[in-house]
This record gives sequence, C-alpha cells and structure tokens, in this order.
Amino acid sequence: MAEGEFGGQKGSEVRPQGGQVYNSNLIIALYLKNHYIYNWYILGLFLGRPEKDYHIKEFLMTVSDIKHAGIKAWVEECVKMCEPDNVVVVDGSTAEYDRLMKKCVDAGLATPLKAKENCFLFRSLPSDVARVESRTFISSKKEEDAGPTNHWIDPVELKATMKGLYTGCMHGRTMYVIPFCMGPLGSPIAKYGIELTDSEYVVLNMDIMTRAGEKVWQYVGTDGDWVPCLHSVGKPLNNGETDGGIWPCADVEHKYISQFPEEHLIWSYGSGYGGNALLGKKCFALRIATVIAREEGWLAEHMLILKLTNPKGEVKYVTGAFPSACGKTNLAMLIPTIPGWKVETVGDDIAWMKFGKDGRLYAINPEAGFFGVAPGTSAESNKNALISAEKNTIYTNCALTEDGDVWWEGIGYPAKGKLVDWKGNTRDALPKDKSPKGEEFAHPNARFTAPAKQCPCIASDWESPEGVPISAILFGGRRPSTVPLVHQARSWNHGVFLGSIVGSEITAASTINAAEVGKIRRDPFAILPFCGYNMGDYFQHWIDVGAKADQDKLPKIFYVNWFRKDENNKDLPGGFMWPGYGDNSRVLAWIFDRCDGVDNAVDTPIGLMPKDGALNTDGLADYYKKTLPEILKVDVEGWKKEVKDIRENHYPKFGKHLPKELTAILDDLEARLNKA
Ligand code: SAT
Ligand code: MN
Repeated sequence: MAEGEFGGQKGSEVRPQGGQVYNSNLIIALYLKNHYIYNWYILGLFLGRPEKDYHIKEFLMTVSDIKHAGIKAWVEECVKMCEPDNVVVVDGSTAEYDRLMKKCVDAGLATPLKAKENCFLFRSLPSDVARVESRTFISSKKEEDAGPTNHWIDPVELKATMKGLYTGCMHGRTMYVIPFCMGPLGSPIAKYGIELTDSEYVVLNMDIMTRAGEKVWQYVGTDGDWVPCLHSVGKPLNNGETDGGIWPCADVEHKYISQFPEEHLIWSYGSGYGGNALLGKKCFALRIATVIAREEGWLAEHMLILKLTNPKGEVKYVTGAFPSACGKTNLAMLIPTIPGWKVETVGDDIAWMKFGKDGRLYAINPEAGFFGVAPGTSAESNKNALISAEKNTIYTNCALTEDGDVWWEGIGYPAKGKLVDWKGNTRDALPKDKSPKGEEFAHPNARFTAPAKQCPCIASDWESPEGVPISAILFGGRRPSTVPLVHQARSWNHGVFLGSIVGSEITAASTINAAEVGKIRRDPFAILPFCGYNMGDYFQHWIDVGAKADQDKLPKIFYVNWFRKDENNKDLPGGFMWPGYGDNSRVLAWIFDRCDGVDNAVDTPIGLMPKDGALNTDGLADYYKKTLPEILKVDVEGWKKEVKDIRENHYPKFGKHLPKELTAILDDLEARLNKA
C-alpha cells in the first residue's frame, strides 16, 4: 500500500477503530506517544493552523486491506490452518509497541525495569534459551543440496509433520502479521518479509531488530518479492486458559526451525527465543539469504561491518566473520587505544554485500538492532554496547536486582543484596561478578535487544541505502597456538581458503569430553549453522564471485587471531599473548595501510605478515612487546599439522562439492611450508 493511499497525508484524518469520530483533542492526547503523529501535531501548532484541522486517522489495517495478492492469500491460508482468536496487522508504531509490552507485563511475562527507561526483562523456560541446531533443518528437495553440515528432512515429510503441529496451534492467541524490511527501507540491497507470529515478544523484538510496520507495504507494493516466515510458539490455549506468567513454547522434540530453500520459505514452530523466532535474523538474513545471494550473485554473510578512520581522516570499511565467543560485537564497537584512530559500527552480526556500479563490493547491515549476549559485557569489554542498551531495550534471561536493574556475570561489578535469577528464584548475590558453572544468575546466553541507532559509535552512514564500500574482510577464531596475530591472503581464492578453514580450538572450558581438547572445531566463514545450502557449493560461490570481479577492486582478505596463549608466562593476564579489545586497533591500522598498498608486509609461506616494526606498539605493556615476535612468526611445524588436519579431517567432508581451487591452495601452502 502506498503511503497516504487512503487520501491525504498520513495521519491527517480521524478514523478510529469502529468508525466513530472522536474529538481530535482526545485522539491527539491518546497518541502523544506515537512520535509520527505527534510530530504532525507539533508541526500544525507551529504553523499556527487551527487545531480542528488536525483530524488524525488511525488506519487499523486488517488482512483484507493487504494489497499484495500473494501475501494476502498466504496470510489467509495460515489463519485458516493456525486458527488464531484474532489477527492483527502490525503497524510498527510506538503506541502499538507500548500496548503489546503492557500486555506482556500484565500477563506476568515481562518486568519493567525501574532503573532503566522503557526497558523490560523477560524470562524464558530452561528448554528455550538459545538456538537449537539439532532442530534446525534445511529442507531442500535433495539431501545433497543441504550438504554435510546441515540437518535435513524431506520437505514433503517435514511439511506434513509441521502442518499437523500448526493446525489449531494459535487457539487462544492473536496472530500478528509483521511486514518487515531487512536493510534500509528502499535500499537496492534490502529485502522484504512477512512474519506471522503468535508471540508478542517476537513482535516487540522484531520492532527493534528490523524496520517493521506499515511503512513496509509501499515497498512490497502489489507484487513485490517477499519471504514468507511463519512462526508459532507451539502452545495453543484452551478456552479461558492463559500462560499464567510462563514463557510459552513447545518441548524440544516438537521444535522445528525449518528453511525450504527452493521456495525461500521459513516455518518455525515451538520456540520463542532469539534466532529460532525472530525470523528476520538467522533464518532469513542468513539461511534463506545465502540461497538468494547464490542465485543472484552476491554475498550474505555472518559478518560485522565496521568503519575505520585513520588520523588523517581517511575512511575504510571492514567486514569480519568470527565464530561465536570470539568478540565479534566487541570488535564492531571497539574503542581504539592508538591515538587518532576511530572505529564506528555499521553492523555487529550480518552483512549483505553486492557489487556497486563502480565494481566495488558494498555492504549493508540488514538489521536495525543488536541482539547481543549480555554476560561478559562490561564497561571494560564493551562500553558502547552497554550504552546502546541503557533505554528502550528488551532484556531476556538476565538477573533482576533489588533496585530494578539487570545484572549478569562479567558485568564488571558484584551485585548487592538479593537477585532474582533467570529462572525466577530469589538468591543472595555473590561478592564477585562470576558464578560457579550451572549456578549463574543470568543465563550464559542471556541477551539484550537494543536499537542500533542508540549505539554511541554508530556510523553516520550505517543506513546508507547503497551500502558502504568494503576494503577488507577479516576471518578469525580462537586459536591458542599455530595461527599468528595477523596474516593476509595472497589472492581472493587464498582468502576463500582462509575463510574455509576458520575454527576455534576446543578447550576444557568448551567441552566435557577430554579427548576433544586441542582439536579444532571448524566453522567455515563462521557460517556453519547459518548456511542454507551445501557448504562446498558455498565455497564455490565465493570463488565464482571473485572470478567475475575486477581483481583490483575486490576487498583484501585477512586472518586474525587475538587468542594466542602461553600458559607458562605468568606475566600475561589469562595467559593471553595479545591484549585484545581496544588494542586490536593496532592490527586494524596495519590492515588499513595494507589496503593502500603501503610497504609494511613480508611474504611468508602462509601469506603476507607485518614487517618488523610495522605494527604500532606505542603504549603496549612490555610483556606484550616481548611476546609479539612469537605471535608474528610462522609456526612451520604447527602449520604442517594444520594442513594435515584440513586434508584428512576437514575437506573430505565436502566430497565432490569441494572446489578444486581450494585443494590447489592447500597443496601450494604445503609446498611452501616444506620449502621453509
Ligand atoms: O539467537 S540468535 O540466533 O539470534 C543469536 C545466535 O545464537 O547467534
Ligand atoms: Mn551471530
């Protein structure tokens, strides 16, 4: 629907629900919280127009008002199957957000936080605290197209099972129709979706995480492209039954997070949490978008986007893919320790990259908010994330303090008095900001959902419709040994190779199986659980994208490792040989200059590495200066083992889908190591 299609300017006529004409003063007062209408009202006063001209119309849109025949038919079909008590088309207004949040508070599902403006805390059930990879399916027609790294069920079988679950699943609930846009509205890179959900929590989160609401209709028009996303918490209510303040969801065996790649279709059932339920995020912006990107020749990636400015005021944009627990959000919001440099955030999780007319690769952040992990976020590790989540934020599974604030492990200070933990139990706080494993007050995957525009270091051009031109792509993982602080790929395909071998070493902290410790859990391109098709074909797609491009205009590719360890060196905090956090700006500065072709690198068997003295170490603690040569050299024996592991354990998984270009790079690496 085009803006203003009902005649006149939007918000210029009073037509409340039910058709009665209210006194416009009353309506204006009722909608003071709706900034859009409020602005019109203020403008009117400013222009001195008589108040009676301000007839405000609330367009309570219904399904029958949907002008896009495909969307309308799909919504009607889902209504018939799910049998909700009501259907509401989400308008995305502040008034609607407040109304739905109040509904959650009244139902005992959300707690307003006295200490934070317009912030609320939700607690989920222990069976619904994170994405469930074992219940996530790529339901392509052929199993081979889902590949060796995805769970697969035949689409005919899966649809039959899920239709059985969906039938009548919204009894006692409202179905919300959320029109949303991934990316800046109207951007040539943006894509549109419709999520149907029976969860108010999902509507509220989608409001923050995407551009959602009535503004979207004009972009989908009457026949535009869109991705259907059906979601239910999977907990129908009997007559008069309520949730009784308990987070609604289904048990684990009945959770299904399903992607049908050939149809660009998402069906999710049984979970209300994060990426299982906010379908714009991992399901659409990654799993389905990777499929669309392959069809259309662009890249949908699990990458942060940052804007880097040097002391001369020159700007470059960098994307980066890191497996979870490698500090991706922290890097996106980094505060440099080297003078004159600035990092600003464009995105912290997902990048969609397309070639511009000038032949360069441009990226947008398809999201509008941060769904960040709370535990470990402190003024020291990520002050900017804390400030982003100071107001208008939804907290999930954090602990509640006596003064109505949130608390979590690693927040940087101990809590006082009593805390209500994420399970709703009141316990005495500990005199430290850590808790024994399993006894955490905040769930380790507790989250904040905060509007990106509240981030103090958000880049002014983060919503640029054409995207930002990318100069460098980073890959990284937690590698206590072997992988140096930074090295640069010799070519695009060498960079694809580096992306394909991304992984983190399994430590005693991340496994209960002692035999696994020291092995590398590979997470190619950090996209393993988010790739909507065969990972081998995904590698090939990256190679094909590079082959078609002007080589000089392609971003340079780097592998970074902030996590080298020397447990025997007692000077090093945590045994880490590199300080990380703000000091990673030193590496970013070297990368910046590399993109300009500065003579600051040496060729090594594994790629290009900093020349002696090329990395800025001013102000770095002496014990780090001492360990630096060790993390800037090639560990030839370690890399030979790496090659063996890739050849024997990693690459064979992809069988005939493994691009021959990658085997050639592996052979070349081995030959160079043998000569070293
Ligand atoms: O729950 S999300 O998928 O959005 C976040 C994550 O697990 O990476
Ligand atoms: Mn992520």
